[in-house]
Amino acid sequence: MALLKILQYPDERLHTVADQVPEVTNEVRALVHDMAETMYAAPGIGLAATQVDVHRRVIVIDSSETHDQLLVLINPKIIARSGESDYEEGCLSVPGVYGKVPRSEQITVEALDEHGVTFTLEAEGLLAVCIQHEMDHLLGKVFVEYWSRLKQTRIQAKFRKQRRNVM
Ligand code: QAP
Ligand code: CO
Repeated sequence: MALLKILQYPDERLHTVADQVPEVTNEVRALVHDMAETMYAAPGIGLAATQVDVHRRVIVIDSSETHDQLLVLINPKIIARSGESDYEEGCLSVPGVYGKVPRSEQITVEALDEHGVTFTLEAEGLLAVCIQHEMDHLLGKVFVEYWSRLKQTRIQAKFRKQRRNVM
């Protein structure tokens, strides 16, 4: 077990597009395990492999109030979507920054679980938003990149300044 280092915006590596997982091996299961541990420790409700600098289509989510409902999505694909929703989102790679992004209210997602078994999940509300947020990471997109250039530039300046102060 290991805690992984989470890349912080505006790290260029967050723009990497992840590859499909060809087979769910023990190595992939070890990654899932470490990602789950890292997410729970943060604490967060979702983490994409991209955020720990592993560029494969792997996501862990736990949006339950009891923090005991781990959802593992490998090679996720949205096969249906409907409605519109805009939840206040946050991101472990952009700490302290929260805001809304246009999302679908309901989605149907198809994915592999940690055993390599295909399953279909119908999600709505916070879980649906979280899945869409994490799937964006796998495409190299961070939620703040839905906002205006001006807002993004301000957030980048804040993080670059913070980093200068710790180094
Ligand atoms: C994505 O985000 C998400 O700023 C998961 O200081 C979140 O787990 C999708 C976190 C909300 C939809 C709605 C953020 C922790 C955790 C912070 C997270 C922070 C500490 C974010
Ligand atoms: Co995120």
